[in-house]
Amino acid sequence: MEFLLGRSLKNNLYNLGLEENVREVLKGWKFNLDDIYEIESDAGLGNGGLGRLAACFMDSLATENYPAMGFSIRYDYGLFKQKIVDNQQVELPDIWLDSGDIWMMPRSDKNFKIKLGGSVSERWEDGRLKVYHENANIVDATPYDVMVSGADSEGVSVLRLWKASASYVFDMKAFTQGSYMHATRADNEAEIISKVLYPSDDHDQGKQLRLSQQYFLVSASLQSIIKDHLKNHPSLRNLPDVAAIHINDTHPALAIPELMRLLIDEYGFNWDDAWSITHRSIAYTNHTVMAEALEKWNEPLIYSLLPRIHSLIKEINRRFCLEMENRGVEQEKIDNMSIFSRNLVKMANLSVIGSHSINGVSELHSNIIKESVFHDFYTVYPERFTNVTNGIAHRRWLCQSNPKLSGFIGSIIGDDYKKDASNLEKLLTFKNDKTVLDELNKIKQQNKIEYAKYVKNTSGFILNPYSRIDTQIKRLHEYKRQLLNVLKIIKLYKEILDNPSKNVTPQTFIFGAKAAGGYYHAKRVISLINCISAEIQKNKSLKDKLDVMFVENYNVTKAEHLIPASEISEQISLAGKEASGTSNMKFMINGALTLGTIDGANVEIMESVGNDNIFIFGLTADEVEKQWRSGYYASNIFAANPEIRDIVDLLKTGFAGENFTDLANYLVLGSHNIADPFMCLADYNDYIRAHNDMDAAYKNKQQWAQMSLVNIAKSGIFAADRSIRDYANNIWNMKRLKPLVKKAAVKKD
Ligand code: NBG
Repeated sequence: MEFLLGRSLKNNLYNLGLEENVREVLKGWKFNLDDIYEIESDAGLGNGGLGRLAACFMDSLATENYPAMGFSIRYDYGLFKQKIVDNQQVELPDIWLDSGDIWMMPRSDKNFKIKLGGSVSERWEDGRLKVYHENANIVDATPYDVMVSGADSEGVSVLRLWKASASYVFDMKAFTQGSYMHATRADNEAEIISKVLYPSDDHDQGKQLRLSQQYFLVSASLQSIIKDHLKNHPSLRNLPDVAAIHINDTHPALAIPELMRLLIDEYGFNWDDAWSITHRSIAYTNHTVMAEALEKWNEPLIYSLLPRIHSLIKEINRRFCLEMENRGVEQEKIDNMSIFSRNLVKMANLSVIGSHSINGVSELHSNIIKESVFHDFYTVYPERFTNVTNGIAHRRWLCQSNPKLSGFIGSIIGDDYKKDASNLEKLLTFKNDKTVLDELNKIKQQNKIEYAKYVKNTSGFILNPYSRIDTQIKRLHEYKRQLLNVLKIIKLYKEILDNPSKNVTPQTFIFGAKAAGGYYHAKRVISLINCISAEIQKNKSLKDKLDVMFVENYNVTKAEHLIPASEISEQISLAGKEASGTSNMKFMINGALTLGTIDGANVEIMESVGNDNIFIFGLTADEVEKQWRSGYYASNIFAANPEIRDIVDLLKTGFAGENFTDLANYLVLGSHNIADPFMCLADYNDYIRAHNDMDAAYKNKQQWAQMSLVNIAKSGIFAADRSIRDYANNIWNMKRLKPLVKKAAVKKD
């Protein structure tokens, strides 16, 4: 459902090896390529990490020569544009098609029809039971293809984005008789499906339009896959041998019953054969354990919008439960695994039941899904569960966005790392080389200066490029705990106000985050950050020591500018809650050090760099579980800690004329006597300890550069190329295509 592409021009020029040539040519015309890059709108067809991961994978698939297609919706409006007005988030439409559409190729020759609503009946015909779906609204799906180039490869990934329109003949009679609204009603009803991306991640909204989008996407995509398959094969029987269909979280889970529908109703397969084909074709990645994000649909909604799909899910579930009974599984467990539960249809259970492989996105997360959310399934089908740790498109996030660092790395270890990031390990040879370490520090400083200029030009904010840049960029969510970061900032703020001559390392805390429009708490945290920032701007001597900047409308492009300039990467989610995180990997490869909890991919980062090259704090996932079960009493922590009491008092007094008593209460008292479920106060002391350790380490420039070098050197395993090889080898059973043009025959010039 989501591909958060960002911009494409730079990526395509880079991958084609044309950037320098184009730069040269443009010079003759007095154009600067970097200015031209800035004109392109971000394709924001995703919310956060999940959508960006899919975009990174498209790049790696092309680069590694795996033939692949991504499917999503051609949303007219991507993720909303965020404006900060009076320190609060306001959501505006994201008009990206003004320049984004140049990458899309409409393929109106490849339209498919999608049926929504209506009723289903079965009739015996020619000795067979046939299914009729009547009185449905028919929507046309038209593909718009985006080509995603690979680096130094012949591979091209195709991202097929479906646009919805009404499938009917315009009612000219009604129009000429003056019924304009009536004549255009079907248009509006159909077009709304591809109008806008739902702006929520890690949260399930359960709206009818969202369900229509999900079905529209899977039905069009599967029809396209089947049509392509039948061009080269006489039947669909061998589909699982030559194709793999991967569902990115549960959003496309309807692919399971929809493939069954197509096989049975359209291609005449019996149930068992259809199930075998479906099950062997589809694999599922789970991206979250947060209960509120696990999609559940009201059964009556599915029944009325997708009557045939509803009956197929019922049958899938009936057969599954029967199989479990036959295996002697206890009833309680069967109820737990059932797709239906009290009028609700659980999409995660459907996904597990219909897939031959289920994976999490980091070691820790994959273990947690086996032990908790999908534990009962795991006891029945242990062989289906696996892990694929996430990865990032390192060419975009290092080579393209940090040319100074990337060039320097190339000059000392060669450019092999661009195609095989494991070569970054060669940097370790330079761990004690003073000139290399000095150069790393110099490059970071230059990036900070450049970033400060960029910020001034784009937002007017004055950022001190000689302060330490400490960054937390990600969607705003309670479990990610931007609020814990703010508590630390308030503590530092108070210390400086109480003792203005205090000698501190100047630091700037940068936040970038969008909050889902209806997420009150998240929006309040955005206000709090902006209010503190506003307060600091009024006090020059404070600003020189401690500054806070909020990046308005944080998106892929803004991340590309900011990450190369950052020195600290805040990854402070409550342990057990962040499935992986991927910005942690982007920071690491750019030489920033992680200040983080033992959560998601932080665990693997810690294992690869060693405890000396990361700042880790907080409860472990097991400790969190234990403490939560035995009772989390935030008010006791509050009562025992005068520092926390001071911070809470300051929240109540407020910043820039606004009080944050609601957030203070949330932390300590909560609602119905349950305080902050993400336990900020429980980790507070250890967070401050880790921050102090980091502060002390930063004073030794040489040692800092060394730690930074180790992080860059060890980041190779977090390349998306490696994740894609894992998927190809362990889940999709897919081979690379051989290049058509022999490398040697291509002349450099
Ligand atoms: C997100 C997780 C992140 C993870 C990305 C990509 C959802 C539902 N999940 O931790 O919160 O890095 O997926 O796997 O958006």
